[in-house]
Amino acid sequence: MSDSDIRTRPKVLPKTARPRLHKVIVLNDDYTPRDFVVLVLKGEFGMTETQAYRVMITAHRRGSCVVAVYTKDIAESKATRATDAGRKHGYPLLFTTEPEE
Ligand code: TYC
Repeated sequence: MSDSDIRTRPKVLPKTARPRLHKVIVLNDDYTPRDFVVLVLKGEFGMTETQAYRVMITAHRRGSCVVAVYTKDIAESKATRATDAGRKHGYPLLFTTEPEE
């Protein structure tokens, strides 16, 4: 049996760190119509009407609401696409991202 034999290796497995998740957050504003916010939440984040309405009304009342969590790249591209959808229609609707604790 040589040193490189599988049975002589130390039985220590490397720890694989799970990627940190990032929150997508929608911010309230005074101009974007409520229905449009609901439409974007359904279209970009796969929410039902009820889920999207709840997120929209929470952002409307409290100033912001967490929409979903994803890996960094996905969170950033979804936030960009959702923000761009508003901009395309002349609305200031803004989606941001931040790392989860
Ligand atoms: N406050 C907006 C209005 O009264 C609606 C709105 C809700 C806009 C949530 C953005 O993230 C938002 N028309």
